[in-house]
Amino acid sequence: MSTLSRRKLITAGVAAAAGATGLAVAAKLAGRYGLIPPDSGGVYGPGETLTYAVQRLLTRHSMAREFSRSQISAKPLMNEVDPPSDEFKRLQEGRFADWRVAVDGMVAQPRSFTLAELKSYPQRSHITMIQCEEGWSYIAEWIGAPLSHVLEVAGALPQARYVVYRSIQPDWWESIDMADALHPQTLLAYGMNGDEIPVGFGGPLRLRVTRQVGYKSVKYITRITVTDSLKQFGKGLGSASPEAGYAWYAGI
Ligand SMILES: Nc1nc2c(c(=O)[nH]1)N[C@H]1C(S)=C(S)[C@@H](COP(=O)(O)O)O[C@H]1N2
Ligand SMILES: [Mo]
Repeated sequence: MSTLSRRKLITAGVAAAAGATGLAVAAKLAGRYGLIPPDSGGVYGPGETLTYAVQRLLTRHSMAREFSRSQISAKPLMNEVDPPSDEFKRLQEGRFADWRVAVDGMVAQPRSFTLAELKSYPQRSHITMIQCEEGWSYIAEWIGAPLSHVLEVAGALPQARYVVYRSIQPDWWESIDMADALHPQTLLAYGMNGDEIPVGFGGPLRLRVTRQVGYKSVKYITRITVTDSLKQFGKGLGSASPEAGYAWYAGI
């Protein structure tokens, strides 16, 4: 069975198991706490709302599990990525000195950051597990600047509700709510296992989101947009994932 249809079955199963009454209660609760995910419309919508709301109510402030150095995977699984564009190759030849990540949208000071600037900010690292929705996983150390710090430098406004992040690969863009954006483990990561992030693993810059599945940890980050609504991005479902049949909120 394809990943897509398996995922849809699982989601449909959750919705069926909760039953119509349970879903109505969950939807009401979700509404009260502002926990309606952007992909809540459509056939699988109620299931998505339920998953997101339940996880948010139960795990709002929790940390993803951190591992010890000895548990770092010797052979981390590198997912296949599309071949790099000419622009990427040019930046790579310059050892990424010209790499920029723009921060715009609902911020007091829209601006861009070089890798050197990001590296000058307080550094945080964690040894955590990346889990692909296809079932495999690995443990690695990630080193970077907390996204919360970068948002503070840019002056994210109090109306902010989501952070949209884009890759140099146009098909890869995601968004997270402010709970995840400000979460202490959410890093603009430039290091992996004590070194630069290898290109295959998302170097020079990857957004590492620890409490959601692998596809939310987008590689080659070039732009971060702070917003109070996801409607105007793509098809309005929050990110590329729901446009392809995957959940916007994919908590683990
Ligand atoms: N830009 C970009 N980000 C990406 C991907 C990709 O192909 N391109 N793959 C995603 C998926 S589906 C997963 S599971 C993880 C895989 O991370 P890994 O290669 O470090 O195992 O990266 C995610 N981020
Ligand atoms: Mo994945």
